Amino acid sequence: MDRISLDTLQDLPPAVARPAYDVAGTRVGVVHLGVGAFHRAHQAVYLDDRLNAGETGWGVLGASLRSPDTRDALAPQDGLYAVMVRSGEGTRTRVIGSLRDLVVAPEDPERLLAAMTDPAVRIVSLTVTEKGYCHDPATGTLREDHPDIRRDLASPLAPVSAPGFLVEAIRRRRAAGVPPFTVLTCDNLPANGETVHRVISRYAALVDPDLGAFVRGEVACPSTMVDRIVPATTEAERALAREAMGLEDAWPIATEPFTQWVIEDRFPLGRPRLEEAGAQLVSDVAPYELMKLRLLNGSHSTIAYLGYLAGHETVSDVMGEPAFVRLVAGLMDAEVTPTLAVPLGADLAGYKRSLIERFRNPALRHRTWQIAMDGSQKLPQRLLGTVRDRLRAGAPIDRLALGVAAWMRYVAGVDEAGRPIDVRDPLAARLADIANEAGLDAGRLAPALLGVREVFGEDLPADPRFTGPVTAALDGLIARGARAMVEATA
Ligand code: CS2
Repeated sequence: MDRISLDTLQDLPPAVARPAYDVAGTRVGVVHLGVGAFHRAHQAVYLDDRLNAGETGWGVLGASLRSPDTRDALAPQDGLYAVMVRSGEGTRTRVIGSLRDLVVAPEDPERLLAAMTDPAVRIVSLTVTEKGYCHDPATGTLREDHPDIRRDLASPLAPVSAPGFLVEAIRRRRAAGVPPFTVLTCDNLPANGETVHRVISRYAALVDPDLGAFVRGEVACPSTMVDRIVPATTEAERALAREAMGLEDAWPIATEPFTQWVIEDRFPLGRPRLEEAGAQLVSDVAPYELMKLRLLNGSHSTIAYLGYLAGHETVSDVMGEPAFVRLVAGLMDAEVTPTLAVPLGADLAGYKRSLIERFRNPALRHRTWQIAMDGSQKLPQRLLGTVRDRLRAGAPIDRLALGVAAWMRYVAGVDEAGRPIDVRDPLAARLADIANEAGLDAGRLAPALLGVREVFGEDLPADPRFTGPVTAALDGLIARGARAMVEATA
C-alpha cells in the first residue's frame, strides 16, 4: 500500500478531508518544541485551518527535543498525517498539512537554532510536558540544579533543554537585531505564560545578567489554556487510518471531537487569526486555566490513580462504574467548583456535564497508566492548589485527599494484586526509595511522601487538616482497596 505524502494526497477518498492549500508553498512562521501527539491534534489543526483560509505564512517546523520517532515517522510522508476524531457516533478523518518541517534537536541543534533565529519565525510554541520546563513544580521557579540546566549553563551555545533553546535563540536574534519571537506555551501548567517567562528570565540571567534583563523586559509569553484529549495511538487506530485513507500513515493521531484553545492576546510580532479557527483570544486566561486544570485534569488524575488501582485499563472503563462517576461528579461539584471564579460567559454546569461525557467517550482508549505518568509534576496544579483554597476556606477535602492518597498508593509501586507498577516520573527513583523504606504502611508512607517538598511545598505537610485525611485515605486504600474507598467516599 502507498503511503500518505504530497504525491499521494490526491488519491485520498472523498470522505477524508485534506489541505485545500498549496502545502509545499507554505512558509514556516512557527517553530514548535515538542512535536508530539497533543500538538498534532491541537495547535497544528488550528494552524491547518488558517492555512486553508489563506494565511500561508504560518506553517510549523516541529522539533523533538529528545526522540527521533516523530521525525522518522512523518518526514518520509512530507509531514502529512491523519487526525481521526472519534466518538460513539463514528470516526472523521482529516489529513493535516501544517507541519512543514521536522528536526530532532540532539541530532542537529544548529538547524533548530537557525530556524528559531529566522526573522520569518514569529512564534515559538511549546508542548514539552510539565517536566520540560525544568522548574520546581511547587514554586514554579527554575531548578538551577536540574541536570539539563546545569549542562546548558556550562555550554549555553549548544543547549539540550527547552529553556536553553529558547534563550540561546533569543540571544542570537538580539545579536542580529531581530526582535524576539513570542513564546507560546501550550502545557498544562498554572499561569503557564508567567511560568515560562520566570523560568527563561532566570536561566538567561544566569547565562548573562544583561540577557536576563532583556528576556524579562522584552519577551512576550502569553498564557494559554489548551484542551483536547489525545491518547497514545493504538494499533487498531493505525489500521483504522489505513482503512479510511487507503494509504499507509506511520503515525496517525486519534482524538475526541472537543477542542478548546484560550489564548492571552499578546503577540508583539503578530499572529495568525486563530479566533477564526475557533480559538478564544482573551485578556486574562487565568479563570479558564484554573477551571480546566482543576476540573478536567484534577478529575483525570484522580480517575487515573484510583482507576488503575481498581484494575481498569482505560478512563472509559473507569467511567463504567457508577461509584467512580459519583466520586468525580462530587469532586467537581462539592470540592473544586467553590474554588473557581467562573470565566466570562462560561456555563460551569454544562462544562462539568460535558467532562463526564468526554471521559465516557467509548471510542477512545485513554489508558489510566498514561495519565498517571509524571504525577509529581502534575499534582500541584491539579489537586493541591484546590486543597490550599479549600483549607483557607475551612472546607472539607475528602475526595481531594483520596486522589492524593491514590497517587501515594500508586507510586508505592505494587498494585492491589501484588504486581509491580511501571511508575514513570522524573522523581521515580526517589519515590521508589521512599516506598521501599516505608513499606505499605500509611503511618510511615504518607509522612515520607509528604516530605517531597517539590510536590507538597512547606505548608501542606505541616497542616494536620491535610495530612490527617490523606493518611486516613491511604490507610483505607492499603487495607480495603481502591474500589471500596471510592464507594465509601463518593
Ligand atoms: C491528561 C491530559 O495525560 C494527562 O495527564 O490529563 O493530557 C489531558 O488529556 C489533556 O490536558 C486534555 O486537554
